[in-house]
Amino acid sequence: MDISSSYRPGSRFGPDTFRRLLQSENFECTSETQIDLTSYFRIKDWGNIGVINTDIVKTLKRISEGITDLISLKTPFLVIGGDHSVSIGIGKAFETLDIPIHTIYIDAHLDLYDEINESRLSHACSLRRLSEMDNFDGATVLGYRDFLIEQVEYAKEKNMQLYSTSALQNQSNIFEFGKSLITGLVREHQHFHLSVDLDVLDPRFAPGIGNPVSCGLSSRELMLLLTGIFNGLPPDIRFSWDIVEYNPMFDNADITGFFIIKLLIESLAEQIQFVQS
Ligand SMILES: [Mn+2]
Repeated sequence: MDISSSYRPGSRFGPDTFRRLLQSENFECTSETQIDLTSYFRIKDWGNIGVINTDIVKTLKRISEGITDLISLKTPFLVIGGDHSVSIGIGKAFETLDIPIHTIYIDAHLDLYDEINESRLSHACSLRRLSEMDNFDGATVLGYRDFLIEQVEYAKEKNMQLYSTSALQNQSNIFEFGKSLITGLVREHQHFHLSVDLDVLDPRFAPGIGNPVSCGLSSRELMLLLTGIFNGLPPDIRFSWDIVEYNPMFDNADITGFFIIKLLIESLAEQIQFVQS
């Protein structure tokens, strides 16, 4: 869905375009670390949630109900958006089930507006809504560079840990940064939801997104950050994941779509490494 997109819609076409790329035979499922994922993983496509592209309230309810079913399977899952408000529906599902969630929020924006364009369910309000849920167990925000000062203050009041884009780019080793970050977090939290807004990338690496913000991460920097996080995430820790704001309408030559596939292959391979090491 892309009902709440504030600038340019089109992410409603993300999931089906992503499926087309998955079937493109343009890649192997082998990671750079030489893990053949096909020997380890079976991935099931649970299909699209039937969104109503004129009604965000009903759509979030449907997302929440669909995700509640997925959570009961107790297996890691990935949601492909859609604009970032889908994360509100996912958070709601965990709240309904009384499962505390620490959110790792990777985004060029803080998404902490209380309200924008007379909507409290805009994609620019996603982290704000998550932070108000009963099951909110803190958030770690990575890669922001477009924000209001008052949003930074709100985040600090809520004890969120904030790392700007430049804070990440100044790390001498982004992989090790991600790994030590999650190693610290798993000591204090039990359940994680990783929310990746692709606009954290520089627009030249991800033209196919809704709200481009210049001077972002390179695709390799984001890949290193996530592989570091997955490398340090024990397999018995419960986690779920969304990748949002993928907008094929603006994606030159499927650059952004194929990045998602690369990101998944390298990230999932790190979970295997963890089991083997
Ligand atoms: Mn964003």
